[in-house]
Amino acid sequence: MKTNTFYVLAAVLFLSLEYQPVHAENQMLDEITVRGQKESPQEESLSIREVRESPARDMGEALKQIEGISCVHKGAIANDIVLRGFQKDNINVLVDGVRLHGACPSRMDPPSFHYDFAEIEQVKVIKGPYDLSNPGGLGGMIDAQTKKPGKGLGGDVNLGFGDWNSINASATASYGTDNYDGLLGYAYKYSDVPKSGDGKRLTEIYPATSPNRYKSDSIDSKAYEINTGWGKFAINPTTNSRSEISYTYQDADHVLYPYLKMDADYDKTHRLNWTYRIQKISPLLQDLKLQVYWDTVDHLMDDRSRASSSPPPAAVTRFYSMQTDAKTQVYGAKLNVSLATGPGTFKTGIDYYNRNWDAINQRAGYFNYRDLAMIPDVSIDNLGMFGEYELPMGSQLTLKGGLRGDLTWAEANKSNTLVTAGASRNFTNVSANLQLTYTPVKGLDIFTGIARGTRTPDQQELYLDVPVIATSATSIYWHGNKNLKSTANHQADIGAKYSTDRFYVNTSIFYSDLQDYINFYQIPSTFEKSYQNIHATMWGAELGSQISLDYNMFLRGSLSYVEARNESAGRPLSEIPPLRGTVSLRYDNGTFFFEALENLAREQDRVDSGLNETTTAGWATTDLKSGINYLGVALIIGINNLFNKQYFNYLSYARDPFQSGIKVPENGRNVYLSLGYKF
Ligand SMILES: [Cu+2]
Repeated sequence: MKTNTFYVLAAVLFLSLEYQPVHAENQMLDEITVRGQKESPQEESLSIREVRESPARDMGEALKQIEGISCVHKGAIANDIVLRGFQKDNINVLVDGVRLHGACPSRMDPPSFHYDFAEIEQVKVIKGPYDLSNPGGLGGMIDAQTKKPGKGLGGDVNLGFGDWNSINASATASYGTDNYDGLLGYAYKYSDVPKSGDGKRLTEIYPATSPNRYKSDSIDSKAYEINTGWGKFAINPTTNSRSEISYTYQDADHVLYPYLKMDADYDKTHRLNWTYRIQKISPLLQDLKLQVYWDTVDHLMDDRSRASSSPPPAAVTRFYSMQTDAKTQVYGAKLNVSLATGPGTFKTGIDYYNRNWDAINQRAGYFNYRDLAMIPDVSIDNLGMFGEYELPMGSQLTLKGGLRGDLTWAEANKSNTLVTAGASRNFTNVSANLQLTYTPVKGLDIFTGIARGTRTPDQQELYLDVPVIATSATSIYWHGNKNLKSTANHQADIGAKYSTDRFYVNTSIFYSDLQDYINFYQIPSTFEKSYQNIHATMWGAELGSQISLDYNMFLRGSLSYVEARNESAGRPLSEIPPLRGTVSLRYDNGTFFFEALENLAREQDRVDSGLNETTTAGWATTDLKSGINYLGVALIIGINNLFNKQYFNYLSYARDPFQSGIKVPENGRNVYLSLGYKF
């Protein structure tokens, strides 16, 4: 991938700004209007149209279309979102504001894995620590917002088919009146193991001698099978109030993770959310929202599909040589109010959550399948409060600032070789920000912000324990660090957006100084890996643009870059995306569309030598798609990776802890067909 291509891409984006012809209204123009005029420069969104047109298997993968978002995946599904190089607990990934965490210590099931995109209307993204209404999220916030039933009878049916027998089917039905409304939905996803550009299945990557290789009867087994069902019911007691309850159950069965040493047997997820909202109560009290939620995930993984589960060695006496049974639960409550005080708006809230995480590991090679409290049933309690004031200063300036405080307690309820039951930690954190939006002329928004964001270490970072009988270069002891401190991010952002009815261009740049950043590392002169607090810095920039040209043509492009440095050790941080971008040209007359998209990624050569992370080559892939929208029916056909390129994701190395040490290639050429009907 030549850097020159990016200069050409950037030049195309800028030159196109001079060009503003006139067209009939359609959905593409509506999206340009929303992106250009209704979102501030540090916000992004993804519409369900863009998700439906892509062959994305889950929301994490669909979000890759947004500037600054990448994802890490360890199998054919379950994409973990990376926002500007921040991942895991450094970002908040929520659904309707509900905190949801995966159970797997290897992050087989990141938060976004636990909802189906048929549940979702749109996804809101805030880059940087500018959301004070939730604890944590020092790198940003992603909130997936579920569909609301409309008036009368409504519904949609979607059927997707693709290579490797992949199926993505969903149906929702809703009914609403002025007083009440309800919605029911069901989704089914299935796929065999995908093949990469060299024609081999992702399960065929291991050498014939590797204990992690798939057994011959598992190589062509299913890659995943997921059923999700959900319902929502709401009543509107008065015209200005609404009470809504929603519940989702998801059952994921037999999900393969070729990157890791084990595969998931099942994931069973329950999500329950209740909200009560009342608006315009008095001239002062504009909005009050109470929310109570609960969710839980039960995850079982083992190596039954791998050679390591077959004897010899003689120690293997069960159908697996290693297994982890992991459970997590979150419950919480939030009360948020919005007050019209003085010339501006004051928002304040109080929130609490409890997150429990328990993972039991058994290995043949570690004292004959003895139960080990890998994550020793740890509860984290968090109580927080925030206040935020938004002050309009004339027609051109808006000043917004706020403060948040959090008290956090972590306590282990079981013992392992690292801690004894009852061990606890507590943390006190303060977050704050000041944001200025300046609109010198109509259509131009300039955003500047300074912020402090914080997050506490999680259960795994504090108390993970995976001891081995004897350490060696091939037998590493992975463990937590019970003395970790909270990370504080001091960040500055500047962004500008210029938009008209026909196009927008959005550019932003940020700088982060991270005190006590939680970094995974190899402990020098030992065969141990753990977490440490380091001083790190990150900076990055994004550029995005969408333009309506003549003859119903639309041009879109994006560029993202982030550079991160471990200042304590004087080397790059691991798992940071390189320079990458997309450029697409689309014909869309409102009924028929055709789109060609080029994905570009530069070589990832800034790697963490301390973890033996190696470079990943740059690549370019081409996707084509075409579709018809007529009388509520949408038919889409697409080809991804048209030239069947064999390539690797730039976030394909470390995967630590629990890496198997093998890079898994991305999918080869694949065709998909999607049929949707909405009424
Ligand atoms: Cu797992």
